[in-house]
Amino acid sequence: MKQELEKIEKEALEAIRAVSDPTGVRTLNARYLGRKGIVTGLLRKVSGLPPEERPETGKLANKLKKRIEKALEKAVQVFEAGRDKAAEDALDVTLPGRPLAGGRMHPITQMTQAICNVFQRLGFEIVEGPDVESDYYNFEALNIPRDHPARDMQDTFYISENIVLRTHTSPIQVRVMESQPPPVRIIAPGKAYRVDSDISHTPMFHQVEGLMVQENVSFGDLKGILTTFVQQIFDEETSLRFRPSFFPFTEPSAEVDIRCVICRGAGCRVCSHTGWLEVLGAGMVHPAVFEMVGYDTERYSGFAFGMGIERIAMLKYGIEDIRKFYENDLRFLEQF
Ligand code: 2NM
Repeated sequence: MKQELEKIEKEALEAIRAVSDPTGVRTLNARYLGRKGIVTGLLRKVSGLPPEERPETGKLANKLKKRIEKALEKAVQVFEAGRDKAAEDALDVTLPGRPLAGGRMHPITQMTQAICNVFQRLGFEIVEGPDVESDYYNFEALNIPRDHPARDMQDTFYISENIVLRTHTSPIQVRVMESQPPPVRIIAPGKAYRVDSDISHTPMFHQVEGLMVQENVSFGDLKGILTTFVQQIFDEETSLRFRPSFFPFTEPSAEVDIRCVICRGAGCRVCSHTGWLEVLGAGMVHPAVFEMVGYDTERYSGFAFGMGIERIAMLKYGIEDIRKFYENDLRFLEQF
């Protein structure tokens, strides 16, 4: 029995020394100390020995059990220490952190804010309105008659017979005039929708429109405001010209060109060799529009203007295809 104990101890300690992973430790633990384990069996055997042999053999067996337990415990500690060491090696706390990808505002949002800021400093208030509009606010109140080409199915997204996606942000201005008497000095940014899609048109685009109504507002005031605006968005050197044009809601009406920001007037591909770039539409609010909102046309006059934000951004940054704004390619967007 004594020899058997020594043999078992030798085998056990060797096996524990050779163990290479925590699973091995668990297996050995079961093999020796488990309910049906070798050592457990031995202890049971001791109780079957003749009484005179029991105390000594029992003592030896218990000591054996303690030594195996201790050896197994030590093996577990070695693996745990190894695991901590491995974890430490995997994380080098002295390495610099990975840079976080910072978000930014979309170039159209940035340009909208830049434009609105200029007008805010000139005393204009920012107003918004619904994208889904009635035929009345989008067309009727703006002196756009039923047979006007702008009302054509080809240009307008119809929700139903009398409801449309606004084709410009002018209905916002109609709503403001309807709700308050002059003086009015507002700027209306927002989305507009037209059935149109090519290198310079998207079905949804952004506009900023402005309106100023009070006594004695003149075309000269319009020129002054727009000159300030252009020189703040482009640069102080930029000159403007006003070309006679037509809009149903203004009379007289003008299209506003700026000196080409690329070639400075020498002629290039961007300005189609004219030296000028069209950036705005503007004019004196048509009396028919004032009648519609109940303003006294004898007492008040006003100017209004409108521009496409995408177009301004394309000219300022030399972007040739409007669709770039809506592809969500970070290589493009991160440049702004
Ligand atoms: C433009 C050009 C000219 C305009 C007119 C009005 C309103 F509501 F006062 F009648 N809002 N916007 C206007 C005038 C818009 O965009 C090219």
